[in-house]
Amino acid sequence: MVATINTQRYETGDEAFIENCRHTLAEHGALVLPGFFTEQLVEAVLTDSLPRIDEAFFTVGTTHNVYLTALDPDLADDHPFNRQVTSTKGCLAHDQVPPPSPLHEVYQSDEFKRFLCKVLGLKSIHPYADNVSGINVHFHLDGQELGWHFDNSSFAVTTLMQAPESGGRFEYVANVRDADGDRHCDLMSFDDVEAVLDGRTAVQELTFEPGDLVLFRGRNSMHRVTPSRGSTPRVLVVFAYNTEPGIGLSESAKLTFYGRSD
Ligand SMILES: O=C(O)CCC(=O)C(=O)O
Ligand SMILES: [Fe+2]
Repeated sequence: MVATINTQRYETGDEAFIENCRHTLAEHGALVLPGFFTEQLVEAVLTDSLPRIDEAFFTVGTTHNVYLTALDPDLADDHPFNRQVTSTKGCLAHDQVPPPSPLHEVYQSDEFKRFLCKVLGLKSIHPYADNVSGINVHFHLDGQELGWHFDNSSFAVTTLMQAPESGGRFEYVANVRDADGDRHCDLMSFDDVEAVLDGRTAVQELTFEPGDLVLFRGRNSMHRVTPSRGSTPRVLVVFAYNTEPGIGLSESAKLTFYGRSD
């Protein structure tokens, strides 16, 4: 069996360490733990997933607005609410990740869930009650990118498995909006969104390497992944959890995100 979390480097039950992580995430909206997962895990995931790249569901050249919503026909096409960006990626869904994969062990692990809960300040988190959402493996081939957006979920848990030769960088602008209404900044922040889209705002880069654990609060921080370059695909694992048990995607949402309804 493959070792998953690098326990020589990280004690996920250590209260002082957890407190540090909480603090970093609260202050920066992002936390990167270098080498959190073992090299063996990274190797096993690449061995499993790269030959399946042809089975991935590729959304090619999909355009969307920054808020990931339908457009407002009452606003102009070049209004920040309606401006379109392009996203392209391939995705292996949960049930396309073979059961012996160490990713399933991590995703189900009480230790990992407990650690995430404490760092994220949540009472509990639960695996998705459907066959597609829990563990996803994303591929970006040469030229593929994720356009600027805000996430719908309040937190994301990811780990890079393979970096492309160049590009594929995670750029963000923190706290552009306040979707939860607990700070004094307007919900849509059209002027700030426009400035980012126009390249008038300085962006930050979140740097991470294969095996690093990344927690990111993307609901209020605008972010994107720049186009990958070269023949080595960017490979990234996303672990998705719910704060309530028993939640799964509808058939129509499955169709949109995974290209199938079953
Ligand atoms: O690929 C990444 O590093 C981030 C992905 C992302 O932002 C998303 O899936 O919403
Ligand atoms: Fe995102």
